[in-house]
Amino acid sequence: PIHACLFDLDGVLVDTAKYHYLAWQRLAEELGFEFTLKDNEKLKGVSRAASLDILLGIGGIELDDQRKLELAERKNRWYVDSISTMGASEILPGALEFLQACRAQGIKVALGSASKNAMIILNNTGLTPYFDAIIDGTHTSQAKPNPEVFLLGAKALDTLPDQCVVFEDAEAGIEAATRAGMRSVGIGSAQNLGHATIVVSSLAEMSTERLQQL
Ligand code: UVW
Repeated sequence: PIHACLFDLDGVLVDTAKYHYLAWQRLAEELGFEFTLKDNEKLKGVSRAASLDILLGIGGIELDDQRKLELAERKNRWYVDSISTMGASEILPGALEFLQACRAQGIKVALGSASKNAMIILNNTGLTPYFDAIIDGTHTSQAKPNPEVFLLGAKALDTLPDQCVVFEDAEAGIEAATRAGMRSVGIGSAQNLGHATIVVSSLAEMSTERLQQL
């Protein structure tokens, strides 16, 4: 049986991609090039520093590490400003209900996110009390598809990888789950999440019955 669910945050429980996009777009504009919504897709699930490298690549700009750090911090201040007004209405469809169902069935719940801002988002949306363990970008040194974040989550929950299911909207996250020895549910389209155990369009399609059939 499944004893634990590990959730990615951005794109699975809440939609923060639009806030990241606005902040990266503003930075690109200051640097003198265009950053499109399609470009933003390449940043999903990617750490802040790696996202900046992708963005600078799009603009054809090379900078030293000190300057990159300054730009990443500037982008993050805009981003943190915009997520500071987030509320429970921005929880994605079915997420709250599925978290509640897991807890009611005694299934443990952990976060496995690359974001260093995860606590702000969980607190503002009221999701913090649903988690038995929170692993975010402040605890990890290896980005997905490295399995570190999910292995730390399983350990924090005192659960074996083959008793865990990962919920992810990004291909690199599904790969991280597979490398961790865990089953996975892709949230989105089977086109890019084909390696997941199953793919659903949102957590509204999940139930604890379906979880135990994985
Ligand atoms: C990510 O978006 C993954 O990271 P942060 O919120 O730390 O910028």
